[in-house]
Amino acid sequence: FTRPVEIPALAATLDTLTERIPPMPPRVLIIEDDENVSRFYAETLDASGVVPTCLTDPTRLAQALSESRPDLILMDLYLPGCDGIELASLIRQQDAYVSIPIVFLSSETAEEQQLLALKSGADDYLTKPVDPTRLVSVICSRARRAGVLREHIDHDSLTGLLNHGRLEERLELELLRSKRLGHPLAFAMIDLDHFKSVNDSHGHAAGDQVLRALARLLQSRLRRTDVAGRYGGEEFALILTDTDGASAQRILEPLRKEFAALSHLADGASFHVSFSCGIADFPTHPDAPSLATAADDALYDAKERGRNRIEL
Ligand code: GH3
Ligand code: MG
Ligand code: MG
Ligand code: MG
Ligand code: MG
Repeated sequence: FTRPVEIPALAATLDTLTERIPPMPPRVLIIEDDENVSRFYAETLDASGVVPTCLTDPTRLAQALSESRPDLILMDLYLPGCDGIELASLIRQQDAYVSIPIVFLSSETAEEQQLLALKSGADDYLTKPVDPTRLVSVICSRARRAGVLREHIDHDSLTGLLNHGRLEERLELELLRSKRLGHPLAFAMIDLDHFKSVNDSHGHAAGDQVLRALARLLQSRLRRTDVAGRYGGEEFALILTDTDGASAQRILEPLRKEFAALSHLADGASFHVSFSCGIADFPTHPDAPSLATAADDALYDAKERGRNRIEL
């Protein structure tokens, strides 16, 4: 006998997650060697607000995936010089594409082939001719669900901030952008002060509330172009684009004060928590590892100099 799933709780989780999901339209990569067929599906999808990209030559798949960054792949079973089933399992073997929905669209009606296609890692199999309404509905619901799962994977469940891995990816991406544009970039590491004793005095749940409060504060005060992530336990990291170290320090100083002034409540008692912060910038530090090391060194200085302060 198992407990029934708590639907209201699940619905609430999904609601908060879907708020962060980028709004439709989904981007779809159509892999189909027949240009007329491909154009027909592209037009059908386009008319329903889906953004299609067509790929007729499967040897250019890697390039097409990285350029069009699709939310879903719609593909033919029989392609020139390559088997759609092999192609699907090849896509599935790439870490970056484990969660992308793959939908086959083929005139092949043999049950055996269809099952093989699904076994290769595809999510659905539609037979031609397909009803356009059904095609669009399958694509939209699959792409949206994959988006929700992606959000789950990319974000820390306690704070909703980007997790460590995704934050590092963003740092690499923003560094490339900064180099290209010749703009500075600031990287900040934040670590809560004496957090172990917060847990010890007020309980782990109260500690979690503090972590959430800091995440909320960071998200509400930073610009949309800035990125906040949970680096690890009680450590956070920030990427401030188009900002040098000194400016980042000026920007974060009021946040430090505001956070330290926040009253947290546990069992009727109120308490305060502060954070220390270390900042490093590009181009002073030219790559992600040296930025992280320099920010960590500055954070160490901030702790040494008494905590509840920001060092560059
Ligand atoms: P310092 O000022 O030097 O940073 O001291 P500190 O106590 O914050 O540092 P320390 O590294 O000794 O302790 C970190 C604490 O953070 C210990 C750990 O239990 C707590 N912590 C890490 N992750 C979480 C979490 O998700 N929830 C809660 N409540 N506590 C956490
Ligand atoms: Mg074909
Ligand atoms: Mg720490
Ligand atoms: Mg700490
Ligand atoms: Mg220094």
